Order: sequence, then C-alpha cells, then structure tokens
Amino acid sequence: MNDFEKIMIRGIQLAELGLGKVSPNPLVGCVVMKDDKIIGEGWHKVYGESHAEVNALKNIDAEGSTVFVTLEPCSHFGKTPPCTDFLIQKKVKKVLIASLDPNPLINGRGIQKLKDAGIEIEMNCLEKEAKWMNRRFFTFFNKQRPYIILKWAQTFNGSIADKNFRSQWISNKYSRKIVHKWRTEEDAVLVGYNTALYDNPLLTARDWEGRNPTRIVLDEYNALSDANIHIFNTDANTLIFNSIIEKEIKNCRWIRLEKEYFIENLLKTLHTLHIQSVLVEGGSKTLSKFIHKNIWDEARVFYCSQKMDIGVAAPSLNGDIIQNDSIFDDTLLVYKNNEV
Ligand code: AOF
Ligand code: ZN
Repeated sequence: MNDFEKIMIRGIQLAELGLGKVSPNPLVGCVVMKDDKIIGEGWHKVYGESHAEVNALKNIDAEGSTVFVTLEPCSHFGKTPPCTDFLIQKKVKKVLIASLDPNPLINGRGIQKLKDAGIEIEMNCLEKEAKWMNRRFFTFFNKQRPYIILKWAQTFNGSIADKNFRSQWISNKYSRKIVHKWRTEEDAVLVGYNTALYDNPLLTARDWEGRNPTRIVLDEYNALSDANIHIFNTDANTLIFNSIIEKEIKNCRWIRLEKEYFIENLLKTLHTLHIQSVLVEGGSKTLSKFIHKNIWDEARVFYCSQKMDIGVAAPSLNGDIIQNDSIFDDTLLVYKNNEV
C-alpha cells in the first residue's frame, strides 16, 4: 500500500462513522494534507447537514493543500452548496478522489469544475474499497433498486424456524445483538406474512443505539389485521405491501402492487421512496423468493449449535464467503453474490 492509499484508508474509516446516519446520502470522508502533515479531517455526519469536505476544511488554512476525499466532490446545490466551490475558494492545490459520484446530478461534473479552476486531480485511489463502502448508494443509482442483504440463523440440523414458524431462539444473545446493530445501519428491514404473524417480531433496534429502520411486510392478500401484530405498533414506520388496498393509518402505510412481478414491483417502489438498503429477515419463503430471482447482494447467515426436531428448512445459496466470525457458539458467515 502506498502513502496516498494509507491516507485514503483514513478517509474511508472516517466516512464509515456516518453509517446509519446519512442515508440516502453516501458515506464520505475527507483528509487534508500540507507539508506531509494531516491538517484537517472530516466526514459527512448527518443527513441534510454539511458535507465531508466542508467539515474537514472549514476551520483551517487549506491554501496549497492536498485533499483526499472518498467520493467525487459535489457540484450541485442540494441541501448544501457545492463542495467544489468551497474547495476552489479554499485554494487547495490537488484533490485525490477514490470514486466517482454515481448521482446523475454530479457524475463527473465535480471533477470537471475542479479541473477548470486549475486544481490537480488524481482519480481511483482505492476505488474498489470506496465503492464497497458505499455499496448501498452505488447499487441504488446503478441498479435502480435498494441493496439487498439476506439474513437468517439456522440450527445445527438446518432449520430456521420450528413447525409453528417461530425462530426467536436459534442464535445466541450476542448474535441477536449484532442483528440489532445491523438494523440501525439499513434503511429498511423486511419480513414475510408468516414471520409477521407467527414469529411476531418488533423489528426495531431496541438492543443497540441508533435509528429504527422502516419495517416492511409482504402481505399479498392483506390478511394481517390482528391488533397484536407488533410491527403495526408505533415504534417505527411500517409499509405493508399487498395486492388489495392502498391506505395510511398513523405510522402504517399499505401499498398496493400488481401480483405479477411482486418482488420487482416492490423494489421499484422502494427506489421511488429512496430506500437504499433492505435487510431481509425471513422467513424461509420470503428469503427463497429473493434467492430464486437472484435479487440479493449479501447474505449473513448464523450457523448455530442448537438442534430442532421438525422445522422449516433453511434456504441455500451460492456466493463467495467474505467474512467468517465466531460469535461465542455461533458461526457467522457473510456471502457476497458475484452474479449480480
Ligand atoms: C460530497 N460530499 O460529504 C456528500 C456528498 O442534498 P445535499 O446537498 O446533501 O447533496 C446530496 C448529494 O451530494 C448526494 O446524493 C451525493 O451525490 C452528494 N453527497 N458529496 O461532495 C459529501 N455526502
Ligand atoms: Zn458536497
């Protein structure tokens, strides 16, 4: 790894501090160097507030400096003014950029604006790493759908729920806590009808600090009406995708979709709602729908030591293992889909 890459790694680390706080904006980090010293650092901290470049440069004399930024600086007036104008005003000498901004409002315009102002540009320093970090943002713009993460826990003998569709007690308490952390990191969490009814999860992130995701349930026939269904409570917003009705009651919104191509229609609607990532938490039927259509990007599977006599069989998928962790007596494998 060269010296420039080492500094860009720092930028990526800073950017990651925004996870779960800036969506639907990207994660962005920025490091400012002058005379071989870091003189400023910043990241995009809160959606709608100042961008990484402004946070890194606002209180320093950046004239003649080299700026490392994980995403192409923006050139548009959005919720904040263009970062390009700010960098030009600060008289920086050079900007190193890890990845282009896929947002069509920017996409190369930021670089052009900086070049036109006589600022030296160097591209693609740790591009792969920066794109992976912003995989939700890139998937949203390049594939016009949210980034899909499948998640399940399976017993030693390959079940993900008992014969009554209940799945709460398969993974250990540490694994369950990690899932709450994941919920704070994604825009939405999704389950199918059976899971909502029989497992009756809250789908909140009550065991971790951070925001609750939007809850999504696939209820094609609008059959979930029981007042005791937890996902209808007011802890978080809930979207009920069905083929019957459109209505809104308090924090719950029923959205009607054509039955044919239900999953594809769902993804299109989520895109229009600016939902950039979805954690699919089951059950088996719902997970299998995404797997069979090959509409998934990542799968996080807990392999647990428990046994269950007769149960719902766990789905299976093909993917590259990119992470293998022991969580006490559970094993967490993370798969990446290389076919999408
Ligand atoms: C940057 N640095 O830190 C971020 C950028 O509405 P706004 O003003 O917040 O603009 C949002 C868009 O700006 C977002 O979709 C993405 O294209 C870019 N985000 N750009 O130079 C940053 N967060
Ligand atoms: Zn900006």
